Amino acid sequence: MKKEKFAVDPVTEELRKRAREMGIRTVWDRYRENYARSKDAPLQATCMTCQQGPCVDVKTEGVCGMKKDIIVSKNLVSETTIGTSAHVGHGRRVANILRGVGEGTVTAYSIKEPEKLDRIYRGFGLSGANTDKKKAVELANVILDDISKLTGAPRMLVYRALEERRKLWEEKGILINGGCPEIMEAQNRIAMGMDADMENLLLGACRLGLVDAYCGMYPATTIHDILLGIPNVIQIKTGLTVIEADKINLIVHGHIPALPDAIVRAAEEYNADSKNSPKVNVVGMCCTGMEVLMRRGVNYAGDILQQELAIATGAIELVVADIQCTQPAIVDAASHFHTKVITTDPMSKIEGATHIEFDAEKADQIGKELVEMAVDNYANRDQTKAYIPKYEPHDMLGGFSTEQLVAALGKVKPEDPVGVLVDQIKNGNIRGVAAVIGCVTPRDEYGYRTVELVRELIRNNVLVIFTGCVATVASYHDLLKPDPMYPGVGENLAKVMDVIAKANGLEALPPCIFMGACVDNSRIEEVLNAVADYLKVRIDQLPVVASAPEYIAEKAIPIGFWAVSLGIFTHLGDQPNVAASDRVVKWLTEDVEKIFGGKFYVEADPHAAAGKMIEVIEEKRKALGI
Ligand code: NFS
Repeated sequence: MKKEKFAVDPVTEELRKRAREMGIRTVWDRYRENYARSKDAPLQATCMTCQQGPCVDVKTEGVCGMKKDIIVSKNLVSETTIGTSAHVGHGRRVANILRGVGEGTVTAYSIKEPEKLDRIYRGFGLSGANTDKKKAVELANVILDDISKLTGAPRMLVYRALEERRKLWEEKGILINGGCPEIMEAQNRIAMGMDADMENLLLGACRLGLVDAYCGMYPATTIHDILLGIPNVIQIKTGLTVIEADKINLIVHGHIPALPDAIVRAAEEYNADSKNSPKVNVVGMCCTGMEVLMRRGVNYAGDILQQELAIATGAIELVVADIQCTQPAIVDAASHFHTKVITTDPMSKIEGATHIEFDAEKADQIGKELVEMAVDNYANRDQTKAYIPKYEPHDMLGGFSTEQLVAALGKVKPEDPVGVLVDQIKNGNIRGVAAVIGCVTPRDEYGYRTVELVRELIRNNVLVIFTGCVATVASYHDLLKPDPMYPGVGENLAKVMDVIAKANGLEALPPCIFMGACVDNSRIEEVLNAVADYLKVRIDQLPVVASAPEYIAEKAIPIGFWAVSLGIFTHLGDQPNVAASDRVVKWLTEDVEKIFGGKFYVEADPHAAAGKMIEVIEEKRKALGI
């Protein structure tokens, strides 16, 4: 059968062309240039940290005698530490906001979900606080303590991870202490003359995976939910054409939804005044975009690869970026137009951007200022340079928090919501679950790997759960659009989805389930824990796989180590920079399975990857006797 050519999102294509014509460099241009220069780089073992070196492309050992395998492992730990730090930094920032809300110094946010606050509060073994505010302070203090404490496992880990996993991690010596000491020790162990044991180093990377999850992602999701609301199903539009030519366009970009929430409120207020015209159109980008999509129904403009393209429309008044995944090149793109780029975090400034530091105590005021700034800047727009391709944006149904998912299943069987999912997995209508997560890459045609992989999975009745930028590109191919015909979805899976949709008064569910930003990978563990617990089996026994088909950010590495430590077969579209060591590759793709039950699997071709993932799912089903 001849394979059909992959149809790339035409809006992205059109704006790439326009960017080229205008001399605006995009991620694809820079990728081509840099990759051409360093084609062999991924194969090299290079150590640049001491002054005996740099030891470039080490064949056997560096000047200090460090073997190639150790250099490669050490570099991987370094990369994992960076990714972990990003998520722990995120957790820390929002924990401080939660504490401020509890103490009354932060008034721009309130406790939107007192029940969730109480559930987590009691889950942590806390008691005695008689008001929500006091609970908020105590909970924030415990989370901050989890991040900083020198000894003892984080309370979030004890609360969230299944006991079987916690015991295994303890037995294998990777049960963690507080987040920051772990990050410090990870840096310590890769200093010159320190850890020179490959397995010990790689187990160190697994530790960082746990730090990322329980001191980064879980705190972030939990606190976002408590302060900004637990997501419920919500209909939004996605794609660069949510940018509107006749509106004042403001992009919220980054990862922390706190300031964006204040911006959205300020924009709503501005728009409510009938005297104000044109109206402000707030649109989202990267994970911040996903956060405001999930909770506020804000339309989603684009992912990591599309940030220059959004600006290339010439119709963006303001880009407000908080932390992570902001390509500094957006400042260059903005210089072609009137667009202003605002950075808001002291650890994430960009030369050429305007820095307006976020202060939670002044969130409302800053939100208003930024909206005013966008309104004022609209006068500077040259309409002859504004260009938005003539395509409708895509429909997407999002908002599947764990709570929403359980509630939706509960509409089918109120007394046993998890049982609904488990029964359908057992009877084979759902063959298994694939968590498809992470970024999009400029390596292939835009979205090719994700879309082809997911199409094959759902065709084979594998339920796909999304978080992160991969969902964007999936939405451009209508993989998140509810359609009662369930195009491309396996017959049995479609039937199950239809029953759930109907029970919830929805016309249809989307072919895949979107659970949120990358920090919301925590929600995926919640679902897996519930299923494993229900079946009284370990996570590594479940017919479950994970995939980051297009990962690019360092943050994906600790997430991968966490997934593997949970016991999950984890596919990566690209291998991290470890190819120079066969031993390291073997440990990651084979040996680690004997320790935790999960392992990495690397495959760029989406069809081959889907085939392998389905094979693993079927093997696990067989082993479970279902
Ligand atoms: Ni995830 Fe969010 Fe996107 Fe990748 Fe970046 S936005 S945390 S890292 S690029 S999915």
